[in-house]
Amino acid sequence: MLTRRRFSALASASALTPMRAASLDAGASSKAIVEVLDEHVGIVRPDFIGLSYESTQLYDPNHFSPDNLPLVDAFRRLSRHGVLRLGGNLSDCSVWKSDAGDFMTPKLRAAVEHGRTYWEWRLCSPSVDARRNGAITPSAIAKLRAFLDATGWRVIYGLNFGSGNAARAGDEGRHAVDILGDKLIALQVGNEVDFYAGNPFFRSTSYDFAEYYAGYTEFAGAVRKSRPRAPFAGPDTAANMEWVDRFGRLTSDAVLLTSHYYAMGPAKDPAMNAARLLNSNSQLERRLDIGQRDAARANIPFRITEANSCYGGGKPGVSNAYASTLWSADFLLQAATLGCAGIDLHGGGDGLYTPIESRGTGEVSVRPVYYGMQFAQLFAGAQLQLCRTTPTSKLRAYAGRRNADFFLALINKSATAISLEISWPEATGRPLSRAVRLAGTSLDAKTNISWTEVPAELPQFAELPAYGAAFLQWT
Ligand code: BDP
Repeated sequence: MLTRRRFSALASASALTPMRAASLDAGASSKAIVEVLDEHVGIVRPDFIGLSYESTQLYDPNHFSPDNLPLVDAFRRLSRHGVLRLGGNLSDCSVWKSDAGDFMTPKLRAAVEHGRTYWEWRLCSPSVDARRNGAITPSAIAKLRAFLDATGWRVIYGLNFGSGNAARAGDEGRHAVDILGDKLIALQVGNEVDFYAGNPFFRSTSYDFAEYYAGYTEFAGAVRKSRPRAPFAGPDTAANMEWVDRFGRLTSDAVLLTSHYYAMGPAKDPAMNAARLLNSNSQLERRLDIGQRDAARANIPFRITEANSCYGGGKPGVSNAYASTLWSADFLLQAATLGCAGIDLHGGGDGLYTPIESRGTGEVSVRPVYYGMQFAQLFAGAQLQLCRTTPTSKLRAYAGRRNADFFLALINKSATAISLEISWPEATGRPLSRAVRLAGTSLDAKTNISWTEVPAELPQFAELPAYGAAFLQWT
């Protein structure tokens, strides 16, 4: 596995003997050598790519429904084996209603009332946002199950731990287990539990990991009382890797370790802009180093169950623009290289950073960040190989192999074109079988992101345009 130390050491190495695979363009303003080494790093699991939504999206059972054909299509075009994670801030203020009742308590009622003021309703389709007063029901979970069957996706289902209680968790979890069957990867207990302390609707200021873990055990026990094999994941923290570490040490039966990652934020800070986004995966290596170590110790994978470009709802002109295409393509492949098992990009409704915009039943459109996800998804199932780029400019390169196919992704995060030399004799000795160019008219462009399958001729890729990306496949 590639550790942070190893990654940095290679990034600063400079002695190279590249094979010239493409001629240099004299007019180009910068040059780079990409060397693929015979060293395995992470793999891109078939279910690496995922989407995260607020749980309250289930208030409208017609959204995650097999009859919502445009949404089914948008999911399928992204992946045939993706992961849908349900959670978010609204999950901790959500209502559940079954034949057993709605488990209402004064605490839940107060949180639900307060939750109506949250901005995150924008991340739900208008059918939910306009009312803000529904409930998750067994029939919504049944529609969700049929949606998952139609798309080939599976789900990570978050329970309301912020303001719900164990009796409700037992009833809701039991329904989720029974209805979702093998489509259920895991139940989670709460969203960003490391932020509960001092939230007057959730917990006291002294709330700590020990209390969280006791509550997690109580919720999991409430479900397992009737469904002993119910799968659980956690701790789904916002950023606290110490809690991930402690959870990993204590759990004997969780199927997944989880945490979140936002590249920058808060959105209202003027310093959050496209330039920063394209530079800002700095925390990722540190977090994944820890996540990987913990996952290896617990012998379960580590997944980033909620992520996006800028917390606080996203940055206009960045999170919903071409800058986010380049960011997501690079972020996803870098995380896979560093051993992450998968990433669920958060969104929904008409939120700024949402990959898929849902304006209402029948109206769905894909946003710039979606193209970066599709780009990374080209590597699904691939074993990644170590790539060294010199100089270590803003050119990012990722190489992978799946059966007889060799893949190379090149992402130019700089304002100048880069002329390339590719040193990967094992691949470049074969015929190029597919080539894709990803481009936008400007970093803040919200439309006209172009994804072009181009004739597969290597000389065309001698130069990578400013802010351009390319995918090459040799077979
Ligand atoms: C996370 C929450 C999610 C928010 C997101 C944000 O889980 O509901 O929408 O932050 O700040 O903390 O954009």
